[in-house]
This record gives sequence, structure tokens and C-alpha cells, in this order.
Amino acid sequence: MNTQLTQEQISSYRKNGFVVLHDFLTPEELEEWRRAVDGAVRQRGRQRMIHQEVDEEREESYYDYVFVQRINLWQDNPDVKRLILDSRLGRMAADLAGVDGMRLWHDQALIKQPWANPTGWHLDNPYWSYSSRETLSLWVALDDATLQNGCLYFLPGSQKTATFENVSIGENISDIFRVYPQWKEIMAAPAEMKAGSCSFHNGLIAHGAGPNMTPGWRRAMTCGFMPDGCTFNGKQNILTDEQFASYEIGDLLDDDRQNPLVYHRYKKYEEKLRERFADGG
Ligand SMILES: O=C(O)CCC(=O)C(=O)O
Ligand SMILES: [Fe+2]
Repeated sequence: MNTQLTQEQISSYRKNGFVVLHDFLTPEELEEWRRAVDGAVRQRGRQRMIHQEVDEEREESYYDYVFVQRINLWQDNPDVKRLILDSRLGRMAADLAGVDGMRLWHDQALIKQPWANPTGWHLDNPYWSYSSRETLSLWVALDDATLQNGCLYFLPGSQKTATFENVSIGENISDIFRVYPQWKEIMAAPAEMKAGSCSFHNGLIAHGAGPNMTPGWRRAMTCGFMPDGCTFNGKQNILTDEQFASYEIGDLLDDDRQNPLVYHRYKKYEEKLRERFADGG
């Protein structure tokens, strides 16, 4: 895993709101990530989050054909847990964002099926239970991500003028421009990637992905990193009903069982991570 970031890559991330890192995983590591994610997704079945019931009666929606989305696979799969709670990933995220520590917000497998719908333009952080201009996501390509099969696109610099207003990922992929008409003239940057490459993107940058116009799969494994010290903003997002009920607006989101500290420059986090591994997944 090439976890070295150059000053140029950090500067480019801060300016544009995203950075693509080619040849991030070695071919052997890519195989390991594929095996872990495929296994975890298979094991999870139709359940999006482990605390959510599957509604057998629910009709499939447009969103079901944007991608197969399985959230927090680290919570029920030890292989994914080992890959995601890797302090080197947390350090990269912290260095890009310019913060001291990073907690895991959530991981998610995002797998575009053959002929999948596009991913409408959106921001990430406004969905989440804290508000931060420094939060960011890692997106690892498990297959080549191309213009044909639904690679990511970014609106460079949009993170700088984003407020915390958002739209949902719906059928009208351009809804975001009703909220942010000032972004209509920005040229979108496609992020084509070979399998094993990755990108980091700011939680407030406008991004989306094309449709999958191929009979093949476009698999990605992603991970949202929350700067240590963020506080609850009143949104439930991935929190269980009990967790949601237990937080008041302004409370620190520092429960290591839900949001483990993946990396910190000064705090002792490694011991806690070791304990997390020792509990067997
Ligand atoms: O993979 C996709 O289609 C969308 C990814 C995305 O929105 C994200 O990683 O935040
Ligand atoms: Fe996103």
C-alpha cells in the first residue's frame, strides 16, 4: 500500500477538494480487498446496515439500481475491519485534512451493478450526524472505474463555497444545481482509476458518478473519516435508535465502539485498536 503523500498531492487536495492516488494497492493487496469486501457483502445479504431489518415487501427503487450499498461492514466482518481500521489510512486522511486525529464515521461498499443508474450529484457530510469542513472519504477502486462503467466525477473547488445544504441521490441527477446555481459553470473532473487506485474527497465537495453502461461490475470500497472532536448535529444517519436517543446536540461523538479512533498524532489510540481486534470482530 502506497501511503506516502507528497506535498503536491496535499496542496492539490486542499485546493480542488479531491485527489486521485494511482497504484495505491499492490496487486496482492487488491486481491485481499476484493476477497474481504466480496465476502462481507455476501455475508450481509440484503441488509444495508446490521441494525436494520430487511423489508421483504418493499418494492425495489431507482436508488437500489444506483449501486448495491452495504454500510459498516467492519462491524460484522473481521477481514474488512482489519483493512479499514488501519492507522495508515487514518494518517493519510488526517494529513490531507490538516487535523490531528481521525475516527471512522462509516465504511461502505458501493457496487454498481451492470447497467446501474448514475449517482446523482451530492455532498456527503450533510447526510452525516456531525458537521465538519475537514471530513473526507476514501474511495478505493476494486475494479477499473471508467467513463463507461460509472467512475466518479467532482466539481473542483465546490467544497469551498458549499454550505451544509444538500439534496438526496435521486432520479434527477442535477438537483444540486438548484441549491447551488453558482456551480453550474464548473467543468466536472472525471476520476478514472485502475483497480487498486483510490481517491480522497472532501465531505463538502459536489460529486457523483456516471451510469454503468457495461455488462460488468464496478466495485468500490469507501470509508468516511470524521475528525476527532466532532459533535452531534441532531441527524440520525447511521446511528441506531438507542445511540440517536442518547446524544444531545453538541455531544462529542467519541464512542470507540461506534466511531473508533483510527489515527491520532498524540493520543494513545493503538492500544484501543488492538483491543478492538482482540474482541474477535
Ligand atoms: O461510488 C459512487 O457511485 C458514489 C460514491 C460516493 O458518493 C462517495 O463515495 O461518497
Ligand atoms: Fe458521496
